[in-house]
Amino acid sequence: MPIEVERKFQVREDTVQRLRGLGALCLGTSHLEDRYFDTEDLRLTLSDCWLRRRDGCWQLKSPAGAGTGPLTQYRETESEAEILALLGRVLGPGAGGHGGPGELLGTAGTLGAPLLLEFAVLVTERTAYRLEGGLRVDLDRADFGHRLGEIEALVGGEGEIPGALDRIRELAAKLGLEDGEQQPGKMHVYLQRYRPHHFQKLLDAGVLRPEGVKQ
Ligand code: V4E
Repeated sequence: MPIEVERKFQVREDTVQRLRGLGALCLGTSHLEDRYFDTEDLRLTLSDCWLRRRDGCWQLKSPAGAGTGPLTQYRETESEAEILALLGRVLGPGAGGHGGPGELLGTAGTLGAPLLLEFAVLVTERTAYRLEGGLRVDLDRADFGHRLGEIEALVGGEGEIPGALDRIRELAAKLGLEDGEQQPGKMHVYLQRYRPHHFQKLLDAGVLRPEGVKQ
């Protein structure tokens, strides 16, 4: 399962100019629709697991180590077999007294008593850039108004994380970002604004931090 190492940042007036100066290749602008799901008692997000359907495709992000400051690291998969295995581990094999995680994805978004309930829909306009060293920069604007940038590296295993962190720090410096500078993610702002009860539970559990970064 690949690991996404990421640093979020506040987009500045000169960010695009700096990216061009570094030889970044613009991959274009697209729109993403993310529908996020959890159990009624929020067991997935309270375990820092983020299940979504992005433009019709299931994706799951789960923690891959602690991450520090504005840097995070999550395993991500689009394989339904891997998603079901992980849901089984987090929710238990007989989750909800039904037929196990295999039924879970099938119940998401259906009427009746689904085990997985949709808790957020985020639509993002994204302009993506590719840089040398396998780095990618996304400049996002969410439909509810939040703007942010993300520097990302996708690595094959935990041994590659330190190198990815170094490359991200180097690029951050070239983009003029301060070490301690932080920008909350789209989900952070969405939950704070539209689902304050859910947001508070994640703060209480230490999954989200008030200032929007991992400590
Ligand atoms: C992992 C996570 C969430 C899932 C969304 O991940 P993110 O990379 O923020 O969104 P997006 O749309 O840019 O996805 P991409 O296209 O890069 O795959 S929502 C919250 N988290 C956890 C989390 C956390 N606990 N702390 C911080 C600083 N960020 C994320």
